[in-house]
Amino acid sequence: MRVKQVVAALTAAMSLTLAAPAFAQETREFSVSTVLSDAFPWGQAAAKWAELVNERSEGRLTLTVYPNAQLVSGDQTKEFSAMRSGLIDMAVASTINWSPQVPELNLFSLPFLMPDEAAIDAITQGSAGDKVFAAIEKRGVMPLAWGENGFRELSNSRQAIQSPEDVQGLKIRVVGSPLFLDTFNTLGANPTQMSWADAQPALTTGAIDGQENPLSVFDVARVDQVGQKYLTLWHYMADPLIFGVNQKVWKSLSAEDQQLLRQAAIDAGAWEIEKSRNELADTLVAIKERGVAVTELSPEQHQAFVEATAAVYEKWTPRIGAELVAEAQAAIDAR
Ligand code: X2X
Repeated sequence: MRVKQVVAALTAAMSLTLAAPAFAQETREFSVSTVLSDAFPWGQAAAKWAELVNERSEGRLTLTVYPNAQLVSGDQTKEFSAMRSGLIDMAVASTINWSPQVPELNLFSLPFLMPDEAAIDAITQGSAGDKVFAAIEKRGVMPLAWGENGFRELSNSRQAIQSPEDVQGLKIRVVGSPLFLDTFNTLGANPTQMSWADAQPALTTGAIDGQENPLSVFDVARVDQVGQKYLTLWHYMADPLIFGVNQKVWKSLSAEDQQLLRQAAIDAGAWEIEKSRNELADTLVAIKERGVAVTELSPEQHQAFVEATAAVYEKWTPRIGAELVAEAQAAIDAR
């Protein structure tokens, strides 16, 4: 009698366990690669994604963020390949760092294509953005949503830059695609490619004179404290962030979990874009208060940079895809 009761109780407990979805669905953990930590808007975007996914899956899905490109030993331009091969499950990545493998992403690096934030949105939220996502997917990574690193401004340790002539001869650190070498060579600078991990010591020792990064990066990384005393707001390009997932991981997920992951990425991206744009004005004040000489260009001075880099625009348009560039330009004109 007793034994029978125990068996019955156990059977009931087991069927309960099997019937409860929280037990039936497995818990999974995924790696998320970023270049910058959660001290920066970029890392905060990844943290927000992880938080939303954890909350909405009631703890079933865990995203563990690995900042500083540590999953590729700091070599940020290898991130896309590592994702494609499955070494990395997910990433919140800059278009710049993936552009060596996805040429279409050079669109955002075309000098002076996007004059303002509305122009970025016109691309990412429209048909040109859909084409860019299709290009990423075709190369083996599932893109889910956009975020923002920001407009990249030019700093250096030597002099205020107001004209293309002022850039001549400066040793400028650049990252990513050869497009950046073309841009800075065209301006008569001496560009050198290196990772963000290598850039910071190179700035400290004076091995390089300058760099370009969004205001948030300049501020949080205290780039002025390694001698970068001059900052020119030239807005020559902005790098969006892309939330992406390895294809195999993506296909292994149920349709519900795919939707959960995508919506969480969209929400985290929108949250981060708004937050980083809202912080820009205060960030600029903080940078000025630390004694950085900030140069704002007059429309004529700005135009001189546009004209000086026009050849880069022409050279890279066919590599990116003339149709895609035209579609982006039309979206910007109609914004
Ligand atoms: O390396 C950079 O400059 C950074 C952090 O902005 C990127 O990863 C593109």
